[in-house]
Amino acid sequence: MTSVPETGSIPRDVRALLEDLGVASETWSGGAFEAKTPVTGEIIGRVRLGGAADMNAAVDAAHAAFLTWRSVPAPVRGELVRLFGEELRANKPALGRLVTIETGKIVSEGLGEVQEMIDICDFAVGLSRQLYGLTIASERADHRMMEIWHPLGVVGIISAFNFPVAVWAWNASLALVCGNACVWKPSEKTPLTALATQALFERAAERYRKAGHVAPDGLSAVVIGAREAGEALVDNPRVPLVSATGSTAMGRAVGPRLASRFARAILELGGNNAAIICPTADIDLSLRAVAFAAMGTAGQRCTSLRRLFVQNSVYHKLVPRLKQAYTTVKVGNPLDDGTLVGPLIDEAAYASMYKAFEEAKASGGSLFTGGERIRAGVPQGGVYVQPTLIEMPEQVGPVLKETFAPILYVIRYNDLEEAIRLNNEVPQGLSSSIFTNDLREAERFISARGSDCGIANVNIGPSGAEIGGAFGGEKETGGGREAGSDSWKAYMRRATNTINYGSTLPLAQGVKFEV
Ligand code: UN1
Repeated sequence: MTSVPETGSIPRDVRALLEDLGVASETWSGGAFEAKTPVTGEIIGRVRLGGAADMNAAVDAAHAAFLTWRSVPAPVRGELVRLFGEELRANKPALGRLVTIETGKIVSEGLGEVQEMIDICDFAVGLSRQLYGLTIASERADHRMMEIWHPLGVVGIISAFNFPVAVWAWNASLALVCGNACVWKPSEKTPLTALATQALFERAAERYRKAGHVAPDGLSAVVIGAREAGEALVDNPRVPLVSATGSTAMGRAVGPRLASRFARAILELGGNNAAIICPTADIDLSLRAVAFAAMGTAGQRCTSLRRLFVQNSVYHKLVPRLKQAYTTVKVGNPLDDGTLVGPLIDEAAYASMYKAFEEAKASGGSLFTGGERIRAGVPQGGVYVQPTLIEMPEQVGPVLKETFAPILYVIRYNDLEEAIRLNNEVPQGLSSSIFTNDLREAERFISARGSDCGIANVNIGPSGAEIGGAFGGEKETGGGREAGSDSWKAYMRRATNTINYGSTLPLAQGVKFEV
């Protein structure tokens, strides 16, 4: 049973959602750029693409807003984020559905994405009463040394199509309570969810103002644009920090430009995430975890599982069942009940998948299942593929790369050292997992000699992280950390203050300088 209108009426559905979410029609109709849904390939909006001038104007306005916002007490800033969280709660069904339509992820994942926004808002509200620095023992009598965290300025946020709104929320909610203004360049593939999020933010800002608080215009802006707009954001000297999520290629373009003007970067780039299935692994649990991590979101998460190392003794217990799951998983319209795998974002995604698949076969891979384009029983106009499971004799060729599609490479191993070496022997370092009931193996994997990734899980797949932890990875993943733990520190500048409350002037390190 479909819980939604027929696919032919998706554009009407989108129109109703955008109206419901309070998005001004001039922002999503009448523009030259066609927004499409990957579900059917239909046009769902026509937006105007901003260029460098639009971006620079948004940065100027954000900078002016920052000059006021930085003086608002942090807990009062938190109230704005609390109200925004309320808007998200009230509009979760509509925004979640729009996420599904614009990205092709299934309904529960679209809703989950909005939940992730709500969660980070709650986190940021709590944080707005913390933002603590240290008091440090001074070596000098009658002196006190301390550190204080100050707002930074305009934070640029570049986000990807696959988490079109949650990743922005990780950054914006923290940046705002930290006293910054934000300018957002979402992926051109997902402009409507960005416009809807902006409309909800503006509604929260209006309520905040009505309650007597100051939320300056331009405090958080969105500019829908292509590369030119992104470059203007990255190069603008009034933007001291850019948080960018996307491919490693994008990071290679953005990182050096920011470094050349000594701006800060939070880079969240490609992942090539692995799981190790040990002899004592709970096979039922591992199977479910692997299926979700590798096939969920059609393999289009930066945390998606791409490499599976299975110990020889359990290979026959897991791999045939996995193959079965791959052949029976329901691929189709993500708006339909029961669908687990929606479409790829576009034809280019399928072209990369196909290329990886051909390279894997040329490198000695043997196909278990998948690879085909699905044309029957799915909405026409969308790019639907059968998730693909390939056994590889060794870790070579496409296995070393991130292909943003549901391809899982399976490799056998003998001892854990070998599996950990394989886990770490790729250029990327985002997420990783071990499945074991052996305490020594689990601890070894998460130790300094274990996984080299920013995320290392035990008996959980590599994707689907909670916001409470710091999110990000090492090596070509870019090194940035977002969301929980002390990630907020990246959005502030630290000042060290030493205060002399005595009447003499002892110099540090015992230096004497009498005049
Ligand atoms: C991403 O794919 O860019 O951990 C982010 C996860 C999600 C976020 C993924 N919470 O899979």
